[in-house]
Amino acid sequence: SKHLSRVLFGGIQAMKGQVQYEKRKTKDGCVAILTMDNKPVNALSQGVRVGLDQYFKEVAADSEVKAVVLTGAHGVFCGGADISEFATGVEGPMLGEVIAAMEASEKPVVAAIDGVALGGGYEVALGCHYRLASQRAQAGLPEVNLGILPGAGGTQRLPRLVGAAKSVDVMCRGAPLKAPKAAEVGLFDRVIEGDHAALIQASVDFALSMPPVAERRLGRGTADAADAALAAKRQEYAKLRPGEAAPQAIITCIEAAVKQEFKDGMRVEFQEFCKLMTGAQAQALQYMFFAERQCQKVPGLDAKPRALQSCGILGAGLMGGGIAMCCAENGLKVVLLDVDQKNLERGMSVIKKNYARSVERKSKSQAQVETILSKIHPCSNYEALSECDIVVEAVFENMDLKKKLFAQLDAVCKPGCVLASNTSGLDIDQIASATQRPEDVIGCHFFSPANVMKLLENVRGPRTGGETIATAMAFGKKLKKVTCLVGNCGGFIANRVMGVSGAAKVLQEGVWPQDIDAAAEAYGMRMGPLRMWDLVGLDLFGREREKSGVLNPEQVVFDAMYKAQRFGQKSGKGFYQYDQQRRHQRDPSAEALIQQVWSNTGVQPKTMPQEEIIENLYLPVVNEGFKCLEEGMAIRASDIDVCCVFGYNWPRYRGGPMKWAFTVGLPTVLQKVEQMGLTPSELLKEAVAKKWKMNSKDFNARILSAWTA
Ligand code: T1G
Repeated sequence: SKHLSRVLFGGIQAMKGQVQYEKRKTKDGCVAILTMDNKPVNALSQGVRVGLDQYFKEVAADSEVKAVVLTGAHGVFCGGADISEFATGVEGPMLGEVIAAMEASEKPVVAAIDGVALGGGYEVALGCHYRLASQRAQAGLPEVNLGILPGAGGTQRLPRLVGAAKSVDVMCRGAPLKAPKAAEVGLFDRVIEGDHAALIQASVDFALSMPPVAERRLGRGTADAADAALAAKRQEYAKLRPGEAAPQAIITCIEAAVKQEFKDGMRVEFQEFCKLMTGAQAQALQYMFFAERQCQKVPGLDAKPRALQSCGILGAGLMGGGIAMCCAENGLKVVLLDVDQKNLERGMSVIKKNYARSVERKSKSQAQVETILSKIHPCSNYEALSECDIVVEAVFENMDLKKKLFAQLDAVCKPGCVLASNTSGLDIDQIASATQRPEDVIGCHFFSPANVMKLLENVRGPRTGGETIATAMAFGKKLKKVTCLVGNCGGFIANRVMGVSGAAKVLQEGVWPQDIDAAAEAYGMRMGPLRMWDLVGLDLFGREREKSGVLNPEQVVFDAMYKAQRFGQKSGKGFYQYDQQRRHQRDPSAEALIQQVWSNTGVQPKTMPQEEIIENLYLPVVNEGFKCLEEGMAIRASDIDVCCVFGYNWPRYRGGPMKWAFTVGLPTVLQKVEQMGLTPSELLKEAVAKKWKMNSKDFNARILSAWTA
């Protein structure tokens, strides 16, 4: 009651309000149970750090207390340092100091980990002398995904706990380990069955029976280097995470853990952490962390989502099959409909082959695959859709066909069923006009392969209802997609902005495809734009352009490729030639063809600095992004970045085209856009005139007013 009264009545005690304190008396002695309590993920805000710091001092001075158990509230141990504090600067006590004090405790400290222990959260656990975990627990050091590294001793303590070799992958992949694997690697000492109370009781009993803490302290000696092969790991991560600075810095810290005393290693960690923290990559990655959470929120949407138990997929082609897999993997009952029996059988066999590969690669067990497949029901009659909560149409990109099918869906599907089209850019409202329920019609635009790519663009038509939007957003969340609500314009957001990249223009100016792609891939794109065209297929738009008879001077090379039947990977040759494994290499016949087109149009081959190539490729994308915002086709500038990162693999550590534009500086962007002969966006001009920053209130208000217009 003493503590409670002090916590209730404020002062330094109130700061302890983010750490609960319980003194538990047992027959073997008294244990202090500290619970981090900072909704939603017990992030290590200043309040938590002060609470821990104060209580560890209090416990050390309290002769009645024999040991400490540290845990977290809300089903989480701790989600790490409070990322939102990074922008405003972190005040003391510093996390590293708090952890060092815990580790120095003469009284045993046991971490009782229930739920996730991530980043600084797991570093806190490393400062404890033992780590007991529930079966629900996960441990990880995901700082690399934020462009930084574990900066509170994790790069020094983890190698001293599990060895340098295992530490590299834990920190450079940044993926959390579930309890069994975490225990196997050594991140947990024991996994305790039962609920949270059982874990706490087991931890209390264990804490009172622990051997002396001295040999359990990790902040001493050096790390075991057996099998570390750190030089090879540097190369491995330079390939796995090309262009990213953090993985290389992490390996530098692990090298220090192997070769140097703890305090010297901590100095290396601090230096490397500060270098990363002040760099552009960390800023962009932390921006993207919040952006991919923000995009899932629709301002002013108070409608509740309808129930989502079953999903109908119309069309068993590549997209339909991928969407079916995604739905079944996330617990939905799936009705996969195709009126063409051969298509349906082919679609099902592709799905089964995909899962057979997953079992071979051990990414899924046979049992998991059987459970997933049991949820997919192939059929050929529309009646089978009558009980679905949502139906996603994924047939050929033809408006007449889609309108015909939506009229049939309208007749068969139950009232309130969401009728979604996976169209990649056709007018949602025109599709809706084929039904009696336009308020139930929305676009659900997946990216291929739908069971792999994270982005889902939900496309609202002017008549799409609130409940339909809420249900489609809940659908995306259920499928673990990064879900963005976007406006009903041609190409929506990702395809629209990336579709105006200046690749054709740069090519027509006499720059070789391999130079264009090399610049884009050096910038961090997974695949350069012309390799991308070879993947998508040069016949995709070649046929349309040929039919239209419209000659676009910037497309003459593309037209020549199409005429020469060089469609890209599908025909074994396009801008490059491809082997059986679809590996690309330069193709003299392609280059001769390009050379011919250039000389016919009076163009001389030329080289262009990579920075200039990037500006020519992607400043048109930025300008189009501003046009989307001024037309009310996106809710926020960061949504456009999310669409490019998760739909087109724009490098996360660059933050996306809009973030990049503000980093370059809008006046420069505007000037170069005009120099390129493009029509600058009115919003871009206004932002330059009013000197708006990316998070300017007025800028965001201007965008929101366009969205709600
Ligand atoms: N700091 C601040 N806010 C956080 C946060 C964090 N670490 N983690 C989550 N949030 C917010 C998030 O923005 C969202 O807010 C809400 O919590 C729910 O998150 C010194 C320096 C923990 C697995 O990288 O991986 O420690 O949108 O939607 O799906 O070495 O959040 O509701 O307003 O993601 O249940 C390292 C990041 C930090 C973990 C929960 N830690 N977080 O997933 O919920 S750096 C991380 C996550 C560090 C040290 C270094 C996930 C989660 P809002 P959510 P979720």
